[in-house]
Amino acid sequence: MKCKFCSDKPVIYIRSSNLPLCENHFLERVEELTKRAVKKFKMLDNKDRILVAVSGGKDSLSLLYILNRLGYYTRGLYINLGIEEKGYSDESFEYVKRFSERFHVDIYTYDLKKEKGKGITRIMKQRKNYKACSVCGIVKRYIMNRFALEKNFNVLATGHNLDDEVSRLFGNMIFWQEGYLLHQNPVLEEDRNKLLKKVKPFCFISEKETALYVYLRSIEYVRNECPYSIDAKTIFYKNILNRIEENSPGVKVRFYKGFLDIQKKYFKKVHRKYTEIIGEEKECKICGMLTLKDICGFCRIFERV
Ligand code: Q46
Ligand code: ZN
Ligand code: ZN
Repeated sequence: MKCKFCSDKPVIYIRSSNLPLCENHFLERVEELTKRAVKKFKMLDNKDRILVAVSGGKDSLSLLYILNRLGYYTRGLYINLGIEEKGYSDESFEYVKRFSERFHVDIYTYDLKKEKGKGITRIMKQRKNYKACSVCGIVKRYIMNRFALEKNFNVLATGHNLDDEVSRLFGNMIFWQEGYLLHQNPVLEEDRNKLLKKVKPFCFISEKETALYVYLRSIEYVRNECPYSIDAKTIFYKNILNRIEENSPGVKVRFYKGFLDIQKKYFKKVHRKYTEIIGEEKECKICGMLTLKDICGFCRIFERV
């Protein structure tokens, strides 16, 4: 078999598009799909100051790499969450440092233990009824947003890929999480100078493709999974969706694009309804960031623990 576009040997066969691709054409495709998503959803322009949230994993590091390569003003932010089990946070940080040195990309670090006195592991020991990923999600979203605002960035980019987006959509749909469904989009616009614009330029790129991309670019990344991810429902959903994809190649991307089309069709109505469902956000009484309650999730975690 030959690459669809040249006579080189393929490194991947993309079944959904009947596309055997050589190394160069595959790398080009990933960068092209990133550009296409950026353009289609008006995610970024050349004047933007973009902060990319990096975890040390393959998706976020390859996103930072590609956005830099495409010429955008980008910096990384690594949040050391203080996940001590199996030395997970420390190990992830090593890969982030290596990436920064090797590719000469500036990456900021925020250390949760140093800044707030405790990390995820300690919070979880003290609060057995909390779910680690819920706490972690609140903490990450809050710090990314606040840090970016303070450093004058105007866009936050995350490495969520097609599989992340589709599994989230699937989870939200089977439980009809209306509020979450109306809010799920590869671009969330800026809100009242308090919530930055958030974008997901890898929303059409599968996990398998980002894995091959980092391999071919020799980008080293943390391979161990977060010790708390074993409980994550998303892994279970991803496995189910992969089995469906095996039988019907291309179903994941069609499912996701179909959802976005419907959402767009009803966006105005949906947006109003969304506010009606969850209410209007107001300023947190402690930190002043936007929240539905009097005190935001982040302040509640660190107030009560
Ligand atoms: S880091 Fe945090 Fe993830 Fe670990 S605790 Fe859950 S959310 S699994 S991407
Ligand atoms: Zn080729
Ligand atoms: Zn607050």
